[in-house]
Amino acid sequence: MAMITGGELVVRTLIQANVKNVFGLHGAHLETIFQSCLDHRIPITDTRHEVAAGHAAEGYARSTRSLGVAMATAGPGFTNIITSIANAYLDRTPVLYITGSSGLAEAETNTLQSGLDQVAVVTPITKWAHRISVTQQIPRLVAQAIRLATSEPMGPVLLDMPMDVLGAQVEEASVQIPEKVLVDARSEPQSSAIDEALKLLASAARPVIMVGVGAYQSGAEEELRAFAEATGTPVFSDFQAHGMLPSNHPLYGGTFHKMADLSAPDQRPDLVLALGVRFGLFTLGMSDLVVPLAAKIVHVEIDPKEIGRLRQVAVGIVADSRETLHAMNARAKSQKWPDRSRWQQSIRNAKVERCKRAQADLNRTTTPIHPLQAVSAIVDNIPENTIVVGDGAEAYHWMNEVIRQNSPGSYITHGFLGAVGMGLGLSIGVQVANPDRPVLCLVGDGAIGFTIAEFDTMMRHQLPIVVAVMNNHSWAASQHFQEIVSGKDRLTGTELRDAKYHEVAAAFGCHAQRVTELQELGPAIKAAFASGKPACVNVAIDVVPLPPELHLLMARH
Ligand SMILES: Cc1ncc(C[n+]2csc(CCOP(=O)(O)OP(=O)(O)O)c2C)c(N)n1
Repeated sequence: MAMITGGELVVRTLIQANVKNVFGLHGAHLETIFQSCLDHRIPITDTRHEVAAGHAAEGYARSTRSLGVAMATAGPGFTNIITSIANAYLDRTPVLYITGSSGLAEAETNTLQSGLDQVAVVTPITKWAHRISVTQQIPRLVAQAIRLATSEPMGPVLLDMPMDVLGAQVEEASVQIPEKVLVDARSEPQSSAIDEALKLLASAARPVIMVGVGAYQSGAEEELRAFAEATGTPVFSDFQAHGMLPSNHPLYGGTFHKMADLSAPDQRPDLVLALGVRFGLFTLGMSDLVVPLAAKIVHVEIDPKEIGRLRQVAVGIVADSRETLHAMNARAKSQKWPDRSRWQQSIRNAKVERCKRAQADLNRTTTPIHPLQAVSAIVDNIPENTIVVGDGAEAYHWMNEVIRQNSPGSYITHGFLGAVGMGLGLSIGVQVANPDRPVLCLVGDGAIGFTIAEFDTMMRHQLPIVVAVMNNHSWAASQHFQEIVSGKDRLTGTELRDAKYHEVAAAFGCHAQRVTELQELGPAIKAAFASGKPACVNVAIDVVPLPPELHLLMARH
């Protein structure tokens, strides 16, 4: 009679759900899972802080549009990973968090790393959180958790696994591992709603398509391109949907904030087809700078809560974005669409004007390096097909000015939580998921401090991520906010020192370089990628300039 542990049941079920990698940091409570991963050759990317393991699982999930798995031990391991859970919740990232906890038999005994109801703590920030109490039920509940995480609207789930439930031995024959764990739960739109939406689009003078997380997660890029081209409609994207239409496509207008450049009365969109978009921070909330109040909105969203949340809609469609575009394409082909060339040209003109406005900054010859010069030099020197992870605050807002990706899932940056410090962790997951693609992580000098020891994880797991630090000796977004709100003479708690972050990376064995002159930066980025090792390029930049997007955001305070 073969006996197997609860940990073995966890791992066998993960395998049935096509899980190929997990992220975590060991604790005795999780030992049986670690041992079974070893037996089944499921690699564990073990990090130096649980939050990095959580962010790595998010990066894995976001870049592959599939499940990420992170493990954290009982008590402090669990509390350390909470920021990642919250981030995944607000970004709709499908991650299974597995936490250890003290044995059920030890309940209320003040034992090690116990005393917290871990399920209760995360219930408001997960799609589902559950403590497993019967070993034989592990496969059923792990499968259920994975189905919930990966069904739209996607999101994190947490399974809390007491040490005695995981360690218990059960008869192998008494437990069934589900053969098929993942399901296809896409919902199709009603045909009458498609008619209504297409009618509005046909009669609009200046329509735009906005694509967000739902469009990306549904894998709608081909249908999007076909629809945009067939109807001549320009496309703007959320960060998560960046690259769904290649940046150099003539119909691509930029990320949502760029819509604020369409400010002249004859340039304002009059119809918005919003696909999987969550209105809010990235559409500038209630303001009409991005989405004009007068514009009619057709909102396709998988979560009915999002429809009408900030803006009344002309048509609301609760459905999967790809299925909806598929249905629209089927009809759009046979329809005659108005000539939109003038409208398309005015969007291209707005892009050109934005570039012109940036030219003086780009031409600057003095040091310290202007942050726009820095991100331009970085983007110009990364290898083709690089996935870019953006952290910090102003750092990634500058990156937004110059990033141009041609495939989806290639620009991974902040969502609604705005969790500064998630970059190194995210990059680890992105690189594990995409071993054949270069990965660049752009961070602020504040952001890098949160998990700087992850250079060690990159070295141990041979993850050749290039980390570029935008070093302005400052929590710059905070400092600029303080200057605007409280006054330039009222700075407190927002300045940093010029630290040698590259030397910290070098101490872990990474390739490292400090850059103070613009002409050194491109070669330094190239050398970092050529080293084939994890690398840190510490770039001295000017703290003074404020990214154009932040002008918009801060002007609202
Ligand atoms: C975890 C966390 N702590 C604090 C903040 C508040 N915050 C927003 S922007 C910012 C400054 C970020 O500084 P840095 O990483 O150096 O990037 P920079 O703005 O200089 O590019 C801070 C502290 C946050 N969003 N997240």
